[in-house]
Amino acid sequence: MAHSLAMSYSQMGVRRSLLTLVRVNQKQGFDCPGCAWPEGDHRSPAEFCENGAKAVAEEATLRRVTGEFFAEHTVSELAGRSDYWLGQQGRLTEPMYKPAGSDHYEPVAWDEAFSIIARELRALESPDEALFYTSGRTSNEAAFLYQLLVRRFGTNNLPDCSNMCHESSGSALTQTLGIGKGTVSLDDLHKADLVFVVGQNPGTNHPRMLSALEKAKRNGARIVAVNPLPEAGLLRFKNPQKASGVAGRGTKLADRFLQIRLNGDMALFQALSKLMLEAEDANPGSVIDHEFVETHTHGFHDFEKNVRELEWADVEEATGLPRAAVEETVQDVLGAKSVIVCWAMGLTQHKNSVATIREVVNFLLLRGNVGRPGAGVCPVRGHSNVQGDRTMGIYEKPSAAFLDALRDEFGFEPPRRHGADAVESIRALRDGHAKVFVAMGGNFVSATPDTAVTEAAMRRARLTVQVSTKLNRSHAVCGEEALILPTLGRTERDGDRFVTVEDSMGMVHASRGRLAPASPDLLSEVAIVSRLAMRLFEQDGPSGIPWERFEADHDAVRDRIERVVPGFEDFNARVRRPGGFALPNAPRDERRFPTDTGRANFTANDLEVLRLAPGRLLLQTVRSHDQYNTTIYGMGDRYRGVHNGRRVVFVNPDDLAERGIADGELVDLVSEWPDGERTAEAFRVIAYSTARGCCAAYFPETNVLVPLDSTADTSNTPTSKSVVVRLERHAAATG
Ligand SMILES: Nc1nc2c(c(=O)[nH]1)N[C@H]1C(S)=C(S)[C@@H](COP(=O)(O)OP(=O)(O)OC[C@H]3O[C@@H](n4cnc5c(=O)[nH]c(N)nc54)[C@H](O)[C@@H]3O)O[C@H]1N2
Ligand SMILES: Nc1nc2c(c(=O)[nH]1)N[C@H]1C(S)=C(S)[C@@H](COP(=O)(O)OP(=O)(O)OC[C@H]3O[C@@H](n4cnc5c(=O)[nH]c(N)nc54)[C@H](O)[C@@H]3O)O[C@H]1N2
Ligand SMILES: [Mo]
Repeated sequence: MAHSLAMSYSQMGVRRSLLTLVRVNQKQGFDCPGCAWPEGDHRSPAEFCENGAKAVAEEATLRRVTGEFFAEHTVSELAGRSDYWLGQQGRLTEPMYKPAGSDHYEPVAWDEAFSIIARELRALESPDEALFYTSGRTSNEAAFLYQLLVRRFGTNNLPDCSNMCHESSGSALTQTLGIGKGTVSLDDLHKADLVFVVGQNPGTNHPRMLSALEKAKRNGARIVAVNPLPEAGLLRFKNPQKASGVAGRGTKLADRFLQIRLNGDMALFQALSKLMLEAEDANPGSVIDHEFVETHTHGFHDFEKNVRELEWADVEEATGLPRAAVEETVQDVLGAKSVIVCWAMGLTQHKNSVATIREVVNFLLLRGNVGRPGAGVCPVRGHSNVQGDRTMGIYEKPSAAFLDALRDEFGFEPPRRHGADAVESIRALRDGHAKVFVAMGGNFVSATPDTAVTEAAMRRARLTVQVSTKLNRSHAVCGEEALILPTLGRTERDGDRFVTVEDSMGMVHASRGRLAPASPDLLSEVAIVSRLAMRLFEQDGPSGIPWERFEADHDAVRDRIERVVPGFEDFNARVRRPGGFALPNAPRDERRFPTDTGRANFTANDLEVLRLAPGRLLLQTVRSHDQYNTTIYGMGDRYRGVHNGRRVVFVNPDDLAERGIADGELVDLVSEWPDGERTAEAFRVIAYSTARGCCAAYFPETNVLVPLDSTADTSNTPTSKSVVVRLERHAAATG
């Protein structure tokens, strides 16, 4: 907490800092833009986590980017700046326009900005030549109107940050459980006997989750951490909300730490299932929940046959874990009545991610650990409203049912052809198939893989439009013509209106900003979408869609959401109740699985052990404690003991010794892919406890190494957690 306050003082000034942190944290008032972890029932106004406070301070900064700033700095100069420097410049204050051929943004009136976008969109040969990205902070109301505008315009090109994040979870869970979301509530977590935390660093990325884990532990739960890195916050926990927590040594959180090799999780979960089947053989009727398997599932025999054939040599090679460690973990499982598996990017950003998550589901289904208290799947989402955006229809592959509902409500025929996801969008720009790129938040250029390819692709666009709160690289690496549309953040007042969001556990609640807007010229995201729609569709004559009303009255938007999206009955009334309401969740609420078989699906997945050529390492790209995705707060990573500098690579000491490289040396990271090599230069080596054969370095500096075509099967998510690299001694700079 001392650290987060220091940061907010420098960004905001003392008085405003304290006021903000206390005011925005009032229960029933505000959804923290930090992460998607749910708010507990007993949150006091003084409670906030360090990284939530940083996210708030970043947005509530007193620094401003004005028209004069853009007069002083050319676009090419800004493209040479770091993400950190760009973010430090402060909040965007007025709409800016870069005409074709110019190297400067200049102020533009809102009205003129909307005319430029409408002109370029109407000039396209097909609506599919436009791409409409969304990052996950966008409110339900803005997201719903945005997808309405996009589909009314005529395309499903709605890529979003999910494509790079939990898409693998959505794909696997929809197929196996019939819902693309988690099946547990906060209360379930408190009640679980055993919680797996796999491929996740909650101490940094979901700090409030640690309080829930601590509570589960107090109630008797065991916690198993599965990670190549011994993440400090997860292994030991110091409650940031208690004075003793900050000062004391903290409590031990994880009871068991499986230091797995990158990409070894599929083998691990298959092995756990195999051992459970064998325990059942030895003691029939004691392990498998036969009643559940028979009444509620499909595909058991294929799954069973597949995991029984699993070879231990493959498991040991893939996981790097001794067989005994896996056997001991099965004892934890057999001793637990209810089990929850939580995960994040460590599971979702690999080639075999969807299959891996299907194996997590198999493992839970065996003992009926889905759809009863204290048990289930818990994919922990990233951006604060990324789950809500998807619920609102931000999806390039919408269901027919959703499109039918949209048609019936708004009286137009939405396009049925599926659209482009994030990776396909980059290809479309690269190949000249897409010409206009609009982003509702985010920093597409820095967040996506293969930086050189992506930047060249973006520069081919005829027009790029960024709706943003802060300056970032996507404003500097832009199309021929470019617009920056500054918008209100979550912390800011929008008249007396509020917006709504959905957290990682499907709770919908209201969020109302309390601070004065960063500039009088900002528009809300809802207003930006509504005004653009009015301009874009004005020549079509009356459409019956009351865009003007939507801007003024968010209740009117919520009434429409209620009629289009299942689960939002009585939306306006229910969201005004303290704590909001839970969306229906068939597996959780009724043990019903709306899949293609009408049951929970076991699956059989082939294990392919990732074997590297001699000398190669598997690189994962991770977040430091001092960043929010592409927003860099500072140069440290306290929990991993790094204090100044982000160009570092964490490597196992034995792997370093084998290569004759010493701790502290400078290396280049060279990634290898069939289409060629990619290099990220000058990383300082840190000898670190990570699994053998693996290394880690920060995103987005290393995105240049992730090949565009290296994506997960089915979900098409870039493989940000398994990039094959070699280390080369950095040639000392000359001259
Ligand atoms: N402060 C802060 N909070 C954030 C964010 C932020 O940048 N800063 N980002 C938000 C977003 S959008 C997201 S998606 C989440 C991300 O939350 P996380 O998923 O926790 O983020 P990462 O830093 O990508 O960490 C991945 C973790 O998985 C482990 N891991 C990597 N590969 C493997 C593997 O193959 N197997 C296993 N078992 N483990 C593996 C890594 O060692 C690391 O601990 O956080 C959200 N919250
Ligand atoms: N190599 C590698 N790449 C990754 C990942 C990884 O682990 N490794 N993680 C991936 C993941 S999980 C994700 S989610 C993506 C993140 O991708 P994005 O969501 O595109 O990126 P962010 O850095 O979160 O976006 C930050 C920008 O959002 C804008 N912003 C902030 N708040 C608001 C708001 O309220 N409204 C609007 N309109 N704009 C706002 C600000 O201008 C800020 O500069 O990155 C992915 N990329
Ligand atoms: Mo994310």
